[in-house]
Amino acid sequence: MTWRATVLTLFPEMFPGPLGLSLAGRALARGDWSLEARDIRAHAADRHRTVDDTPFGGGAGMVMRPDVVDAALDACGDGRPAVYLTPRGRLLTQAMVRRFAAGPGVVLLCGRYEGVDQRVIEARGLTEISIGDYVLSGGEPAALVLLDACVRLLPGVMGAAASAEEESFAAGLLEYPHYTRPAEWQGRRVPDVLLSGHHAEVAAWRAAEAARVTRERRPDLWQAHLTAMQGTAIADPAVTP
Ligand code: 9D3
Repeated sequence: MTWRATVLTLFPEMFPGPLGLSLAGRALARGDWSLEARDIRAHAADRHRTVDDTPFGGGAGMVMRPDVVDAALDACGDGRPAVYLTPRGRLLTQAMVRRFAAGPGVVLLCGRYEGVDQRVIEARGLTEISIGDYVLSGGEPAALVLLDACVRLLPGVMGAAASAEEESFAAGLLEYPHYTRPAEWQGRRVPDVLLSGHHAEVAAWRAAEAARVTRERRPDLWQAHLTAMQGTAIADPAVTP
């Protein structure tokens, strides 16, 4: 059964965009997943194809009309979870991605202007998701991000590599740094331990580097990792602050 993505947007030309290339694009061509971008404007009721209006209570910008968005959602109605990409949403996590990828697919509503009328969000039980604390010009890039993260987890899309990487991210640390030939480049040498052939020392060096970079850049992940390791045999006093 094909994993189905439907995107509701005022800019259907933005899709598949980057998802038509590389790994996701090959999986799309194989039929491992399907992508349908639908124009919300097709569901406008008036001659001028109006999709937005001024906010009640005043203020800047425009708001997407609930009746138009509702009709657009009706036109793809089925059991798939319906997600509204919005800066007001819960932050997208790998755990959420895993759940979406394990289901039948998703319906993604991309906002434009100031957003969508709150009543249609509530009436349709939309799950509100943000991809991070920075301002985009619309939900479309966020929809591309969410789909990219899901598609690489679909069976057969990446194979064993994806699951391995998945597990290492789930372990909660950033990755150690990578090196390849030449062993010296512009006066910079690859760390000797990586050329040593001592597999245990390589593994220990990589673990220490992963710990260091996580502690420096992502104290939030580092704290979570320490808590998860509390009282386990994996706890390593050498990397504890
Ligand atoms: C003036 C207040 N703005 C909120 C920060 C209004 C606003 C800005 C940008 C309303 C919508 C948008 C467009 N952004 C998205 O639709 C969006 C988004 C984002 O901007 N950041 C992170 N995740 C997402 S998901 C959808």
